[in-house]
Amino acid sequence: MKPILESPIITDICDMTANMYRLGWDERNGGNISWLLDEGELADYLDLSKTIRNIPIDFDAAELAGRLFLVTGTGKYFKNVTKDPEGNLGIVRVAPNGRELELLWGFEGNTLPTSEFPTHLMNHMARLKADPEHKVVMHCHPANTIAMTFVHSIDDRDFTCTLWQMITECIVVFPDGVGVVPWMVSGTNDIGAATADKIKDCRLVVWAHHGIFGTGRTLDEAFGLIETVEKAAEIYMKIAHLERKNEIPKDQLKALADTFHAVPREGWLD
Ligand code: 2HA
Ligand code: ZN
Repeated sequence: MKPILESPIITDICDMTANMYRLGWDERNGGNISWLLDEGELADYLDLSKTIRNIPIDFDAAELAGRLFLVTGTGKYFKNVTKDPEGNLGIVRVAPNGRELELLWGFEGNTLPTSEFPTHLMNHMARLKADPEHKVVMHCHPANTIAMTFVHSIDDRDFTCTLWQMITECIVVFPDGVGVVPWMVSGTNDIGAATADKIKDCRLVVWAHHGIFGTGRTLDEAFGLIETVEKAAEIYMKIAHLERKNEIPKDQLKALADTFHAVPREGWLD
């Protein structure tokens, strides 16, 4: 077996969590990531027949039975992942009954997966139906995106159209738009279901007054989506209280999308 700490899976997640911490998106234990892995990616690094312990989950994830995930630990700080991957990360497999996770690596010191793992698993189920190549769910607390949910309509279409008008590239990067879940208690199956219901149609969901979920086929895709929303929200927060003298005409957004072969959410530009 090759040392797992040298695998691209672990080095990439260490780089990503450190970068997100430095961007100020993951204060204290804020944020969490889960990454659907292929057995083939892990086979050289881990004996997949050895379960360290079983971890119960309190909803039915049978749809994902046998699937492997790298996931960040509950209460853990993104800033500390690189110096202690085994204590802050775990690799788990969803058990055949869909009610337990089999821990295959990490989560040393009896650590558990992120408190938002129900939302993560529900998001994975929803995105896999939309895109069989989907792999990553990423959650964090970027300040401008959160700020915008206090002062702007949180209707999905209104919120998205404002973001699209903030930076020319937005409609090209996320033509599928952004869903917004009104404030709810986090860490619950209910917020997981509400999030999955929106994320089935778009790769990004904002939690009002809390943070954002980005998804994608790679860590970079999920990160890049969040990064672009946060930049657009930053511009919105800089100009929201100022007199606006110019803007990207809404009717030109369609032309922009056409030029870059992006298909905006049906009816949202009408
Ligand atoms: O993992 O971000 O939403 C800590 C959180 C909870
Ligand atoms: Zn959070």
